[in-house]
Parts: sequence; C-alpha cells; structure tokens
Amino acid sequence: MVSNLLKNDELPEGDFIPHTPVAYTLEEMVSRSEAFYQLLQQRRSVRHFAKTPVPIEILRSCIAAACTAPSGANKQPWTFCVIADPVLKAEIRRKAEEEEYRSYNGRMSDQWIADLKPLGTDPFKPFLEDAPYLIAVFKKVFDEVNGKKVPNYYVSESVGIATGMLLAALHNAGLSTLTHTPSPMNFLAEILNRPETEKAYLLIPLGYADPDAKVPNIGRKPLSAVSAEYL
Ligand code: IYR
Repeated sequence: MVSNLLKNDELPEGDFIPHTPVAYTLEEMVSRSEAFYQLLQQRRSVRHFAKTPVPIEILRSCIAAACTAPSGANKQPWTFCVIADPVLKAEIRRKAEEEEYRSYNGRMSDQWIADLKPLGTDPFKPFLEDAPYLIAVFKKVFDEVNGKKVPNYYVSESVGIATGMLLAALHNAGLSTLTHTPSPMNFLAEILNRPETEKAYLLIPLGYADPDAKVPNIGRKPLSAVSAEYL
C-alpha cells in the first residue's frame, strides 16, 4: 500500500506548523512515568464529600486540560457544565434518585445488583447536594452551524478520552471525584436547558473528600491481567 501522507516538504504552507515536543532524558522519562502512575494509583471514586468550597479557577484549569484531548476530526464534541447552584443540585438529586430508585428496584438485573454489592451503592445520592460542584459532561452528537446539522465523529470515544483527562486533572489538583451515571439521564439536559445537539454523557460530583469518607476495599487487576506484550 502506498501512503498518501504528504512528505514534510510537500505540506501546504501555513496549514502545518512545526512541533517540538518537550524532550526528557531517559532517566527523566522513567521517573516521570513511574511518578504519574503513583499519582493516579491513589485516585479513588468517592461518595462522601466535605461541604468545603473549592475555588472555581481550579475547575476551569482542569476543564481546559480535558479539552486538550484528541477528538474525531478535531471537532471537540463536548460541553462541560459546572453546577454549584444549590437549587439546581437539589433538582438534579431529586431526578437522579427517582431514576435510581427504579433502577435498583427492577431495572437492573440480579447479577448487576450482586456485582455492585462490594461498592455499597444504593438509590440515595446525597453527594449530589453535598459536593460543592457537579460537572455534567455532554456529548455533542452533532453540531449546528447556520441552522444546519453537521456531523461529529467518534463522539463517545472523544468525550470518553476528554473525561478521563478531566478526572486525572482533578485528581492531580487534589480533588476527589465520582463518575456517576444515573440512568437514563436525559433529565440533565432538561434541567440545564441544553440545546438539542447535546446528550448527557456523565455526571461528576467533586470536591474535597469528607475526612470520614470510606471507600470500598477493592483493588486493581495486576498489569498481567489487563495488558499483553508482543515484543
Ligand atoms: N448508577 C447506579 C448504579 C451503579 C452502576 C454501576 I456499573 C456502578 O459501577 C456503580 C453504580 C448508581 O450510581 O448507584
């Protein structure tokens, strides 16, 4: 197969710019990769938050970091909505608990309920009001340009990558998060008055973990179980 990638000296002038990634020594690369793993290894999903306020600038930087994610055709098909308004949080909690009640009482299979046992979850979601912020992540299934629908590509993959980067950024800043998926969560777009181009993807309560917060005594699979090497 012949590559139709243009060679460097054939690229149209102005459309492409030089790129020089930061260079580290091999030792730095090894120690940075290990340190980053150690940092992320400490992340836990938290369901008990302190009511302590968190400066909004931290969230803005973390969202900006998330938005550096790669996306299909660079369409950046996401909206990160930050919610601190207690009235909105209460409304979101009420609707989420309504859906979760139905899920825990009939919509989820017995197997599913059994799989959740170690996590200690239930239909009550006080963290939706206790956490100082909720970030509602929306995926833009399509865009609207001059009243016309234009497509986005690999939307779930793109938003998933950006959301992962957001969780890492928030953790790096010293904040705790929960990836919460009340299902279905169409109510989020209604409450937040989002345009019809957007579909709710994930709800992330965040803040400082409550000093008395407990997390399930569960671990991560060893590398050998989740990776394969073809060297
Ligand atoms: N959305 C429900 C149930 C739930 C489902 C999964 I999969 C989890 O990993 C955790 C919870 C809830 O938030 O309780």
